Amino acid sequence: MDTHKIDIAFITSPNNWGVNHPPFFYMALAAWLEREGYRCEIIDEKISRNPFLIISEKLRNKVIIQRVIRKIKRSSPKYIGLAVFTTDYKIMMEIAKEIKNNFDIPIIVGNAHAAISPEDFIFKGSPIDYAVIGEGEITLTELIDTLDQNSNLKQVNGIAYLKNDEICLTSKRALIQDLQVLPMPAYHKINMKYYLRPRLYLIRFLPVRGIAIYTGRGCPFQCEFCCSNLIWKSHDKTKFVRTAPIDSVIKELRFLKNNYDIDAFYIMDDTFTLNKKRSLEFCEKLIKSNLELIWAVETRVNLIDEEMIKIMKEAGCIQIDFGVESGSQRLLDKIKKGITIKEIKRAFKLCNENGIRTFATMLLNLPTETEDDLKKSELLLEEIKATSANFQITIPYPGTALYEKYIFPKPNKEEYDLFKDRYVDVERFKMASHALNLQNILPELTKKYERTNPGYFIRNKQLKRKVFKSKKIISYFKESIQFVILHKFFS
Ligand code: B12
Ligand code: SF4
Repeated sequence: MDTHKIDIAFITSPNNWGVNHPPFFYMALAAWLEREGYRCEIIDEKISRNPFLIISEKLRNKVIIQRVIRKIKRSSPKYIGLAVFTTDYKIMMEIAKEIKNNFDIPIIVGNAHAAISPEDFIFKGSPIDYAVIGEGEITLTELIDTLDQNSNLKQVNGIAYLKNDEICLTSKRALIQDLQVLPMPAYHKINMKYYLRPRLYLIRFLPVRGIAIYTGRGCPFQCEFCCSNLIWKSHDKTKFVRTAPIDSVIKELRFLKNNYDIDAFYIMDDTFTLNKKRSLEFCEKLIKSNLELIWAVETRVNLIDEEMIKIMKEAGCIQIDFGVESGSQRLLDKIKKGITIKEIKRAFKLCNENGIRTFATMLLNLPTETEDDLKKSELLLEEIKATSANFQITIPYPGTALYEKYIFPKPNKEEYDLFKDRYVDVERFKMASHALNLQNILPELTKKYERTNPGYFIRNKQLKRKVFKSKKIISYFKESIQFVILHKFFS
């Protein structure tokens, strides 16, 4: 008799604390598993917002681990699933050890770090039993079935496990070609009330009530600071950039509006406007749908033109986020960004002329960066008049070309926590040639360019109507006050 109430419990990382996006990866996996008849839950303990826990990371982690253990006791899952970014490695291994100290449950890891370095999880004495490499849906169901039936693990493609004290990697897993087979993310498995509160990080920096969606997977570009193409790499000759049919995207948006009363959404795809015909179809169908949602999207400056911008605006798009990265063509070429300063200027000009807000993401600490390069970035930002911009110190995460080329010696597992925060240990990961103190420069640049713009609410009629609808005004007001307090005193 099956005494387990749940087949698999997924646990989010406490490092997600400050992150306002839901765990998309678990929502994708849970939806798939549920449709295949498995019972799952997402244990998302980061969502309690006790200010005392924000101050102390150590205390916070302790409290979260205790809560996770209590929840596991209650739901008694057959398997545990952990999604691990490199930045989460230390804390997720701690959680895994604590779980193993309390229960005899097999633990399965997945996500970026498992795809990049399965050997960091699968070794003698590790609390982790299995690593899923790459796309998880089919691999996880096959793994669970194989374990349930006590069959041969070798037949499950895309996993790593320990055999005779050695890591055993099975054949590579082929990517799902037709995204239509994927069910809608399991929104019902997360606390939507929490994730839907108006906040500044969905459409940066405009507090709106909404959620991010994916309409495709994979990216054909090779930016050296990113490891998207490693995670979604195709191991055979099949497509690795795949998109969902527009009708199912509209269906999902209608579902979100009808069931969760969203005002806004953000398209999280790596490169949404890659296929112009598809982007135009999306806008046309969104206009016809009468959903009246506002939205924003992230894309590349070389994948946008006036025709697209105009119809995107008509369809409710209010902001486009661009990875500008640098004002120095030399550095853009060096990191293989594949864009030119001329294209950057053109894209921002088109947005400004057509009344679309812009957000530019900029990088510091690019390889061989000089003071002159930094000046060029600032000058470019002034010239293109981005509505808001954000600078980050480039972190050469494992799995990126930058990590392979510039980081020596490579950090060992115990050092992965160094990758964790925005003010990463720059000396250890320094790629820039100048001697400027980036830890000091970053807050200055942030203050100068990260612009919130409350006035925009008042000017944008569509937005004003949404906010002042009686049911919502209280939540918008409450969240704005809480945001100001939390950021003023606790950031
Ligand atoms: C959207 C995104 C975000 C979002 C949302 C993250 C979230 N909570 O979901 C935000 C903006 C918040 C974010 C933040 C960060 N991100 Co990010 N992010 C991405 C991005 C662009 C897409 C990820 C995604 O959601 N894809 C869609 C889902 C469905 O796919 P998926 O997550 O890969 O999950 C599939 C498989 O990986 C697998 N899987 C995933 N988890 C699990 C777990 C189990 C148990 C199993 C079996 C399988 C499995 O199955 C899933 C379904 O097929 C990727 C780049 C990319 N294109 O992949 C970077 C990426 C994953 N991010 C990265 C990083 C570094 C970060 C940050 C650490 C940056 C920072 N310094 O703050 C933070 C970490 C925050 C956190 N701990 O959540 C790196 C990871 C590199 C690394 N070596 O770890 C990537 C690869 C980008 C890069 N720089 O190259 N990120
Ligand atoms: S940064 Fe964006 S465009 Fe570049 S490889 Fe990563 S996902 Fe693709």
